[in-house]
Amino acid sequence: MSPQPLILHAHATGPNPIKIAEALEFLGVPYEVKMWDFGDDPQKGVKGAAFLALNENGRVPALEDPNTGVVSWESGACMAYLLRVYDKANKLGPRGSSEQDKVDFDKWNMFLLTTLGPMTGQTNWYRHYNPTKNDDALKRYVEQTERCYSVLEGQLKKTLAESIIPGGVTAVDLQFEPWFAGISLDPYPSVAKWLSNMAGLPEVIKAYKRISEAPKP
Ligand SMILES: N[C@@H](CCC(=O)N[C@@H](CS)C(=O)NCC(=O)O)C(=O)O
Repeated sequence: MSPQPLILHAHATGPNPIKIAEALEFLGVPYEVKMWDFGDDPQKGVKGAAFLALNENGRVPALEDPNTGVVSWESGACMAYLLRVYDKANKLGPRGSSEQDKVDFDKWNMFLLTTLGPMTGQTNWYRHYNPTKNDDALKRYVEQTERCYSVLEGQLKKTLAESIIPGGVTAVDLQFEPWFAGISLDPYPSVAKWLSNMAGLPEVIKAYKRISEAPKP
């Protein structure tokens, strides 16, 4: 019996919900997208009562699974849940069963979730949104972001830009994929090549379409 659709809570912008839509597409798991506004509208906002009842951190993605009753949030936790529950064939997990294979998968995931993602987020904040100009903070975060891109470039050079860990696309690639919008990749040719391959994958195309076509909040 096919599972009931999962509910992916998302916003039209931002890199985090789309990763989960991509994973659901790769795994062929049915899902519906529920869009939220940023802000504290009680019914429509990620900082409003209705959403906070699902995720007290007030951020998307959150993922509800009516088949199990499980609610997850934080894209890393949503992804890990999908892999444990819906990826029995290991389409998106570590590429081998050795301890090194598992650590390689974890370390690149962690690098995105704890370092490249947050550093990029801070760069964007100090570049576009901080009400007071703060050149020191911007310089610090730009340097850290560029350092992360260089680390990724080195890894993708080793895999000939096929995937971040050798052996094909995994959840690691899905975690990284949405983070490079609007950034010049001239200094990072392997990242550019990998990203262009990712953008052509039918599952990735479908995930972006699902998010962009979801009814507004
Ligand atoms: N560490 C979180 C970050 C989630 C996050 O920051 N989501 C953004 C959208 S991509 C958000 O909900 N922002 C709402 C806000 O800042 O109020 C994850 O990986 O899921």
